[in-house]
Amino acid sequence: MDIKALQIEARSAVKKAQNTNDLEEVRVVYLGRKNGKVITLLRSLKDMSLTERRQVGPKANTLRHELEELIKRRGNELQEKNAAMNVDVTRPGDKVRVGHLHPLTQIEREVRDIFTSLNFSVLEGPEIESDYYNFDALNIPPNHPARDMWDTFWLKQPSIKKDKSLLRTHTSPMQIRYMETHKPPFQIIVPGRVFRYEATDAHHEVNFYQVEGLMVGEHVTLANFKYIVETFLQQLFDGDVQFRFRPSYFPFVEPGIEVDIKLPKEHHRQGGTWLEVMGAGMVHRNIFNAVRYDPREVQGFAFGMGLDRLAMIKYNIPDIRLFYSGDLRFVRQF
Ligand code: FA5
Repeated sequence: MDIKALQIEARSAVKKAQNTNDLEEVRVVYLGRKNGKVITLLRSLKDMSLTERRQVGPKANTLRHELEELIKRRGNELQEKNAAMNVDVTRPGDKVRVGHLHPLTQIEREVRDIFTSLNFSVLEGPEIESDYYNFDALNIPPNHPARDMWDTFWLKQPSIKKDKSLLRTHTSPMQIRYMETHKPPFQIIVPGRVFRYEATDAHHEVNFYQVEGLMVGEHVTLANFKYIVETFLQQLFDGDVQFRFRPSYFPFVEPGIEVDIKLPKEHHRQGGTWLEVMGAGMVHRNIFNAVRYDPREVQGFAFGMGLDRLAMIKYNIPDIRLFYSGDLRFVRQF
């Protein structure tokens, strides 16, 4: 057999070996001391003529070294493959990293739970609202100075549509939407995202969350409001809360009030000072008129609180912008 043919045959045999046993067989066939084809060839050199030996000798030697090298490399390859397939089923698995809820989601769920336990229903509403629901129906007609209280993102409008669209500035439009389609008595909360065209700072974002509350019935009074809100805030802040109810103005309530709380200094960054947590009041008769309720037959209270602000107080967070920064070092602390 000429050397070239032997080389081709041996190379392909090495390549084909699928495990270390195959490879050992190949080694014996070509490099085995007894009858290995290459070794036999090398042994036969001594019987050749000098010229023949000069020709065949170096080639046979090169082939031997090449095969030794190829077999070694293929051996390593097969070992690596083997290691990859060799699974130790008793080894403890790699820990899967589980994500977790954002602090705003956590507090929203807590708020939902507390109000559900007080027999409130929870619903959500559209983030894109019409001028009518966000303002007009809430007793804030165009050009009313109260519109200045809510800086607004207006949306581009197809000219055929009369009612302008905007990103809702509060969750109060859901008061109207709900009352249009339901009859009292009822009590609801509406958590959701709202938007204001404002400069941001540690306490103001352009995008934040509110929770609206509305309870309407024949005899619903501010006393009911006081009980519900105090119970809610005491549960949210684990008991130790002082309350202050101040007169205020919102066009959709009469009278309007604002609720402040004071928490113990020891547990809260913002403890020891009065903090405003919500706007509220008795639903204005014009709102009942807008939804075709008779204001002589029903009355109720409404409130709207900033969820971000509550979360900041509860978790001692100094800057509202941290909620939206996407920084995992912040989120993982909760
Ligand atoms: C309102 O939005 C009224 N709709 C609340 C209301 C509902 C009053 C029902 C009466 C009856 P106000 O603009 O004050 O009110 O916002 C309510 C709460 O949202 C504030 O107390 C504050 O906690 C939060 N808030 C207001 N602006 C921002 C802002 N830029 N960033 C974060 N939180 C804000």
